Amino acid sequence: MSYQRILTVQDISCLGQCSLTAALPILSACGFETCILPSALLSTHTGGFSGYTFRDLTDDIPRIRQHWQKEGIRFDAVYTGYLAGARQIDEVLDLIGALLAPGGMVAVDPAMADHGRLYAGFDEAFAAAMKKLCAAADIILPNITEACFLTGVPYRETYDPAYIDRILKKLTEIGAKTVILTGVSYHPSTTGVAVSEKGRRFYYAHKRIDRICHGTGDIYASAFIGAYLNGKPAPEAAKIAAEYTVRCIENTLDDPDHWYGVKFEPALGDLIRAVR
Ligand code: PXL
Repeated sequence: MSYQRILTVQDISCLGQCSLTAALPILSACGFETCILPSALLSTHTGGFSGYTFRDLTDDIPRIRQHWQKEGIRFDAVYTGYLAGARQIDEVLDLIGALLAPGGMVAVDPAMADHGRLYAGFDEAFAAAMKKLCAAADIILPNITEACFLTGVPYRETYDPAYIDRILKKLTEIGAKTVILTGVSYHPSTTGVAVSEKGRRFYYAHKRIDRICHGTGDIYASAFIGAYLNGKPAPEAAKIAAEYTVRCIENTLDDPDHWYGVKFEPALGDLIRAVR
């Protein structure tokens, strides 16, 4: 695979091992030039901390875009994660239109919800704007809660393959060619990922670790994109990213003080070997 330049747009949570502080090291480890565009600056992520700071960086985006346009910069891929608001999504769409190289790839992780609820600060209008961004993507990587907000399918804790098929069909109708649906669990002891691409379905199940972990969606999406852009087909990239995420969670299990994130760094060597 040739050396590729990726732009990832998501927040900097200064502490929290999520979004940019995970995506940048993971994509760099996978062998790519990784440029960043911070959507917001927070002291920590919003999942479990209180009193965090939040600076919305939407107004910087058009100025950064204009500078990059002047410099003739192009990106082989744009990967978006947690974004600061509906207006920012319009700026990100403009940026993709202006800076994505011909034939470039757009991946959208609609990071906005989990466990049946939107994250703090988001509402239905934001979910509708995120749906617009998903329509412009080649690949989307929602969890089940996000998929429900995107499609209008009611969220359920337990379900069967027909429910997941209905969600995958509705997600595909939004427009992305490849849908990676995470956190799909048909049995209490396993969870997994469902892939829908070109009318084909693939499901990979792995053991379920009984612990709520922050940042694993970001780690999963970053590892998936790292593997995919290294030429792995979507089902294989989905499996590599799942195995890596499980390893990261396992690394953290013996440390209850590390509740806010997972120790993804010690497993980067395994990920590099898997994607190359
Ligand atoms: O991991 C998703 C995420 C990213 N960024 C911020 C978050 C969260 C989840 O809560 O709060 C700021």
